[in-house]
Order: sequence, then C-alpha cells, then structure tokens
Amino acid sequence: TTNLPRIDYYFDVISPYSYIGFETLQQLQHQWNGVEIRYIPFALANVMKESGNKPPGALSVRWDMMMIDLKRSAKFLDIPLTPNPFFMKWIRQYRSTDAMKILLVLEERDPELMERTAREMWHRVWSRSEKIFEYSDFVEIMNAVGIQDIEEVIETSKEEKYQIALERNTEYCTRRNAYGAPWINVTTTDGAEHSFFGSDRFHLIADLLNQPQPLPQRLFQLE
Ligand code: GSH
Repeated sequence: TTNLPRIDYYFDVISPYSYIGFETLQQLQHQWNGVEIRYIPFALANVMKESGNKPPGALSVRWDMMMIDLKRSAKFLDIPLTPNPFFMKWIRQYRSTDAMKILLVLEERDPELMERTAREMWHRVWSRSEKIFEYSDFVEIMNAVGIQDIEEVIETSKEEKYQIALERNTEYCTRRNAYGAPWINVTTTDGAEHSFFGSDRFHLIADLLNQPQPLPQRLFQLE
C-alpha cells in the first residue's frame, strides 16, 4: 500500500538469464531512485509446464546459440558466467525447487541475505559447475554466505507453507502470461501492472518508469 513504482523480479537460480538480470538490477537500483524492487523466487519448471513452453535445451540449435549468447553477455557485463557442461544431465535428474524453498525461508529473515545466497547458488551452477540440489550442496552454500543454523534453515524449508509460497509466486506470473525467466512485473504509480520477459528489457522498464537508461555496458563499474 504505497504508490511508489515497484519492480517485482521473479527468478529461478536454475536460469542463467535470471542471474544476468539480477546483477543488472542490483546495479540499476542505485540509479533508479524511488523505485521499490523485490526479488521473488518462483519455479521456472512449473512456468514451462503451465505455459506449454519447452526448456531451451529441448532444441539443440537453440541451446548452442544460448551458450554463445551467455558467454557474450557475461563478457559484456563482466559477470562470472561459464556454461556448465553437466547442465543438461542435471536438469533431467534434479529440480531447483529445494534451493528456491531455502531462499524463501531466508527471504523471511532478511531479503539481503536471500539475495546473497541466490548469487552464491548462481555462482555454483553457472560459474563453477557445482550442484545446488542436495543436502551437502545446501550446507556448502549457506556456509559460504555465513549462515550459522544451516540445519534449521533446511528443516524449515520442508514446511508446506514454503511449497505453497513457491506455487503462489509462480501462479501469479503464469496468470500474467509468463512462459520463461526472469519474469518481471512492474507496477506503476497508477496501480497498473506491466509484464516483461527477460534480462534484456531494462531500457523499456526505464522508459516506462521515467528513470535513467541503463548504461550500455560494464554495469559493474558504476559503483
Ligand atoms: N532474451 C532473454 C534475455 O536476454 O534474458 C532470454 C531469456 C531466456 O532465454 N530465459 C530462459 C527461458 O525461460 C531461461 S534461462 N526461456 C524461455 C523462452 O525463451 O521461451
């Protein structure tokens, strides 16, 4: 109940473009005054299922091009992103759901801690080719960001309310035509909602919110 413009950034840590958009928005939030920004965990696998879309890996030419585009984007933005050779195998075997539920627990405690933990998860899958699916992965992730009561967080994340919250966040987007990640829902001061797909739409969001345009490159050197 505020009439600030708001950006709801829906992401999944399995998604490399969610990582690119996350880092871009982390930089833009210093430039975009008076814009509220929320980072919201959702489940890309369910978005794909609900919308009838297919994951990029389902079409091999698309996958190959995506890996090339990711490398280019990472270089351009100076983001540590290295295509993961095990990714196709892993996504047949695992889901990111448990990792996303851990983020929901942390979000309740401290949104900034949740953001740092999400970044560590992306660094694992999309920079160091490490898993984010099993108990031992979660212990390593939370150790890396300095969380003390790791077991407590993991146990809490198994409560039904986090499964429900993840589904609710996902459904909010699929009702607004979501078919991929990141999905960005922008609410303007008049209360109107505008949806955007992808990490490459911030110039249009800047235009909608009358905010300065993102600099064309090396967002990281702005600070
Ligand atoms: N052009 C977008 C960007 O630069 O961010 C592409 C984003 C993208 O490909 N996201 C993947 C996806 O959900 C997940 S990492 N793709 C669904 C689709 O493209 O239909």
